Amino acid sequence: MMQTWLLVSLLLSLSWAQRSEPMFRAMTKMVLPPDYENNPTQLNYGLAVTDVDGDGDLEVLVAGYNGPNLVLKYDNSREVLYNIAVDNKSSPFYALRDRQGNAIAVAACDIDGDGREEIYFLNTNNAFSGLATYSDKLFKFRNGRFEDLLSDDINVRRGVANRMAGRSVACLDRMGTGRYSIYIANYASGKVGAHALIEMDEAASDLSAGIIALSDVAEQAGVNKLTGGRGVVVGPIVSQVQSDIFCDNEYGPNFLFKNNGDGTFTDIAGQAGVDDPYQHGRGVALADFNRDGKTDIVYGNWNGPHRLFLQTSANRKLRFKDIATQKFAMPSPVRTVIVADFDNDQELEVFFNNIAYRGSSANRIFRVSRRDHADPLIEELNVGEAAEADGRGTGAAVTDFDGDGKLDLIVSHGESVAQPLSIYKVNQGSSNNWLRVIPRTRFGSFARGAKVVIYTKKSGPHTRIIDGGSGYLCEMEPVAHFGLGKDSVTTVEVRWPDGSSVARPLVASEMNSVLEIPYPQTEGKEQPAEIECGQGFAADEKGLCTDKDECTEFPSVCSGDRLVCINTFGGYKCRPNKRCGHGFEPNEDGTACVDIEVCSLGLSECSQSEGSFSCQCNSGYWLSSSGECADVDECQEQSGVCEQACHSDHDSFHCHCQAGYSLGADRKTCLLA
Ligand SMILES: *[C@@H]1O[C@H](CO)[C@@H](O)[C@H](O)[C@H]1NC(C)=O
Ligand SMILES: [Ca+2]
Ligand SMILES: [Ca+2]
Repeated sequence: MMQTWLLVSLLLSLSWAQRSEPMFRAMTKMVLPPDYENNPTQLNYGLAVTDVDGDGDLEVLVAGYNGPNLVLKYDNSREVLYNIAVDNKSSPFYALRDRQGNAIAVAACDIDGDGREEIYFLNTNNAFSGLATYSDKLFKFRNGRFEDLLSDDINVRRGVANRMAGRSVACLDRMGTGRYSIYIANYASGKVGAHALIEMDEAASDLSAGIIALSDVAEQAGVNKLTGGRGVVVGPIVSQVQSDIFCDNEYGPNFLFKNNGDGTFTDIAGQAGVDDPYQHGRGVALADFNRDGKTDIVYGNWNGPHRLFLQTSANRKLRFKDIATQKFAMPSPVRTVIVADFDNDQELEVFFNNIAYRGSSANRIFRVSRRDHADPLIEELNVGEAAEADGRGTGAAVTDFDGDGKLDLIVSHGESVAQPLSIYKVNQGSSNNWLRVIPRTRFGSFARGAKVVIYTKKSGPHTRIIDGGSGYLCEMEPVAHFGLGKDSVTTVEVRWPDGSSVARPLVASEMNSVLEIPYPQTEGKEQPAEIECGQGFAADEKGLCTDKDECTEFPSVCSGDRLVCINTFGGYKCRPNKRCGHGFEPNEDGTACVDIEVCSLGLSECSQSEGSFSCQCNSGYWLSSSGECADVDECQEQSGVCEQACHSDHDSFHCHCQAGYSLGADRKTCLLA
């Protein structure tokens, strides 16, 4: 009886999803027909999107496991993708093939600040965990070709090459300098194989002589943890602009590394409710699904419940809340997870890439639609020809190859059966508006970790994070892709990991185009542009759109039996007044009394029981007589820490230099500019 019911409900749900128009159509035969050179039938894994050949167009990097790595470039006249990393020793891309590597993950970012992205391949060989027999490779374009920095003499002497079996790899601008570190989610065996963080050691390097010395700074940064590493995302998750890191791990809790503001990290996954200790994470992505300006996290668990964690801050307490429906959460052998607006209707979709494993397992797609006074609506769509029920999916990425403003999907396969890559185009939404935004670093490279917000005529702000990682074993394109339906954009705002920002109006002729946003070289000198922020928002003194606090601006906006005003992102709510006893306060709806949250996140290690609490403050804070963690004035406490001026703010201190000086690499001394 039970089984019949299950079957009936499964059929119902399938037919419902299939009734909607199919999202994807297969284009592999036209765009990338399987052949030995361009799309070999081999075991592939991760994908990354970057400009490999430096011509301004994006290519797709493919981590080849039992064959070469590939670099797929789009030829506009022939309308095909082809591999430029050809089997010819005089090709500038030859070294990238690295057949011996058994690569599974790949990511690209500018580690030395020359404006061009380096490429990191994570090679596991046949090792599942712990030590591998062949090291990872970090390729830089120099001497007219790509060469491996990790095998330079200086780096061999420094013993910096990662020789561990890892999984995902991601890029992190931990200090906001525009020079990136490589985050490596190793898979530990006992005490061997902690997560690694490789970056340029500026003091030991001599860029004018072409010497790039690398170091593993994972211990110093506080991320050298032992776990079964899987997916990694990088961007402002709980921080406003600085890059945080989320890792969904296997056989252990996830990590949510909050950036302490100085390039070191504190794991707050447990406090934030995203540690998920009994599940085994895979693909992961960042998005703001409910458009409240806070970054949400979506990820798949291997044959476990998939999660859609909305970031909330009810009663000032930062928590993530899982809003996955039963259908969305349904366990599957999931690999990459992608969030994007495929049909440009301005709502986000979540694509699950499943690997056929002990039987068929189709890929799936869900639309997550924002609602005004409720959590987003999650509905399954018809994935169409991208179902690949028997595909051994191992990775996937999106970009817009052909420049038509709609995302194209590329899926890799491998693990247990050699299969070629497949390419899909989106059937729907051709008449919808779109905008693609590419922020650049101060060096002119892709600003991975930046946050891009557009303000629109009708639908309020939309936020994208240029993720330094994402998917599983993958790294998405360094582009903020916005679908807009019939709406249009009034203002574009970019916030870089160092806190600098640009906001500028969008003119009508810039709709449906790719917008490059350079790093602001003249910050503070230019007058902020006149911008239109839309209802509920206003430009602040820095020329950025910020949420209006209606409750302060219009003190009597709430009345009657809903007297209490609660400011929200882009609006406000009125709720009934409620009296609560000592140690308690009303919840956000005023329907119940909850503990007063004093041990707020990031400030303290806290044990709180009903109506009482005890706090131990984190470094940088001290326990005040009222029992709250308050700012330590570090400039006072450690007088002389800065060579010239010192300024302390809520969680750290910053040194400043007088005119004519600039801050040194240690961020404390001042150098004559
Ligand atoms: C290899 O590449 C070089 C330089 O691009 C070219 O001149 C040569 O003909 C190529 N060799 C083969 C066998 O294709
Ligand atoms: Ca290119
Ligand atoms: Ca570079």
